[in-house]
Amino acid sequence: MDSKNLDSLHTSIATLQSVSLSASPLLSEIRLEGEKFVAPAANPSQLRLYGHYLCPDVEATLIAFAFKKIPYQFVSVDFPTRPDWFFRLPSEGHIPLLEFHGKSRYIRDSLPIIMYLDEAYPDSGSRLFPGAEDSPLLKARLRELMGRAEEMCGLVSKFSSSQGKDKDSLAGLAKTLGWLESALEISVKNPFFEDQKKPTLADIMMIPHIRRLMLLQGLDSWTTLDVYSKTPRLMRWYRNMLDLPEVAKNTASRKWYLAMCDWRAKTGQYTLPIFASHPPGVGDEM
Ligand SMILES: N[C@@H](CCC(=O)N[C@@H](CS)C(=O)NCC(=O)O)C(=O)O
Repeated sequence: MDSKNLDSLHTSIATLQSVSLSASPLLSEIRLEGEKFVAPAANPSQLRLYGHYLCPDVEATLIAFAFKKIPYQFVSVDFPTRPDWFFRLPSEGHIPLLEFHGKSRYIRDSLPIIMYLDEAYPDSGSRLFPGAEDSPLLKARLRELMGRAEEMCGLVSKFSSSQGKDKDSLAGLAKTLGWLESALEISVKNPFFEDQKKPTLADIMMIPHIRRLMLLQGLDSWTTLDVYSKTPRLMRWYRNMLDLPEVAKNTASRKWYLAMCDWRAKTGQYTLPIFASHPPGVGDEM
């Protein structure tokens, strides 16, 4: 996004805030006091997730909620100007954070939250992690892939904050992308990691990072990775994932992710309140 586009985006912040607040049912609990988010009223009937749409780990959690078909309430927390009420919660400012029915019980971090959803609601939506009846090998491989997703998180973050110029992250990305490409070699009958018919926790933890990497390809003055010719299986997997409504509706939108990267490059700041409340989702862009 060039600076002219970013400026016009900033000038329309006020309008977009009111549009996105009224358009998304997930944001209905947020109230704004000036520019600050304030704690929403307690919610006795649903799980509540605190997060920020542009955080990849929050994104994985939102996608998992969609696959599990579990109702929840999303509270968008501005980041890093996190409000005092949020720091008073036991996550010490970290997102994602799951709160239980106003009972002052919490789980922090995407993996334990998603594992909880999968185990607590085994019959709702699809199973995200194999059960006791499945092979230890499958479970171990999925755990390894989740570790790779964490690796990707660090690499993509360095890649984006250096505008694609950091040499170590470029080398690390080439290696990890190559590993993922080989891991997909066995997905012959089915599109997902470990030849699974439906996405598992490994696919869900991975997609936010690959999505961000893909959104950063082909930008002026950024290094573009040769993903299409070097990792064709991974690109096929990426398209299959984005074709799923559970992913497409919850993944970072191109417009907002690029605007945030541009803003960070110019100001050194991570977000504006508007970035916290932008609606996620893929429109007619891929
Ligand atoms: N491993 C955690 C990482 C979550 C994470 O890194 N969250 C970031 C925002 S994207 C955070 O809350 N950082 C705390 C801070 O910077 O103070 C997960 O998967 O949920």
